[in-house]
Amino acid sequence: MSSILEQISKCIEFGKINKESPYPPDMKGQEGADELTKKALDEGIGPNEILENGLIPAMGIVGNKFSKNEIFVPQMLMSAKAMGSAMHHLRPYFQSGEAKRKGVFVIGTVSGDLHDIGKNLVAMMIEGGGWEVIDLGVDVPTEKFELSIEQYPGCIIGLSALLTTTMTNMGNTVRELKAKYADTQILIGGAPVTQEYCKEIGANFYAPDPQLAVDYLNTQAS
Ligand code: B1M
Repeated sequence: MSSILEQISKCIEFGKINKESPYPPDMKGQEGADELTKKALDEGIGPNEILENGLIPAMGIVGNKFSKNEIFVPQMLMSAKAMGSAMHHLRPYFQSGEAKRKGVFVIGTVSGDLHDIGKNLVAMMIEGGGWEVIDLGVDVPTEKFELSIEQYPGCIIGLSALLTTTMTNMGNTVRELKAKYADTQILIGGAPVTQEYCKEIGANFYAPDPQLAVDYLNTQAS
């Protein structure tokens, strides 16, 4: 692997956004994911190669560390920001179709629920895992997911819920989507959600954390 891709990976793993960013302290003054990604593109390294050999491995490390409680939400958010600064340079290539992604993942927090921190982490990990992510935001009614399924045929749907009350809405959304689009894969998660509930409402997969969500999506990649 070229050393610039290794440097990008390290920046994402440790949350180094750009040169001005003081975090992490031991990388102060060094170039971050922002400058290095631009430099890699200028050197002729393709966007897919940067994604596959720079971003995806780093996000895999971040996800595994988070699953094992070796890092926590603040470090993960810094990695998310670093990844966002790299994706800022890569996104135009993916949007133009010049570079390919694994598929489309549509995510939202269910109707009535305004919690989005966990949902954003999942979205970021999945984007870093090589998927196009359409984030519908919070308090998303079933109809918005339906519109996305029509707009992105074959997309995978992700639902997040943080309240025991809105878990019911998650169940309704899953049932309504499955009634119309039986083949659409639905991934669910959020603090009160369980494997048993996943089975009860007929969703395809329950991921307790972002890395398991990425692992599941990779089994579905086209
Ligand atoms: Co609220 N809130 N909140 N809250 N809030 C909880 C969830 C609560 C447990 C606090 C408590 O009482 N101890 C409680 C729920 C109780 C229950 O239902 N049993 C609660 C309540 C009651 C409420 C209000 C009703 C309070 C009120 O107004 N009376 C209200 C509801 C508003 C609404 O949604 N309609 C409310 C509001 C808020 C804030 C707006 C103030 C704020 C949200 C800000 C935001 O998200 N932008 C907030 C917060 C911050 C919390 C706590 C403190 C933190 C939630 C969080 O972000 N955790 C929370 C208490 C707590 O957890 N300690 C609490 C960190 C995040 C990384 O974890 O979201 O679980 P989490 O995501 C994890 C996994 O679950 C998983 O991956 C993530 C990373 O591991 N995951 C997925 C999540 N989604 C996934 C999707 C997947 C796969 C995995 O696939 C698609």
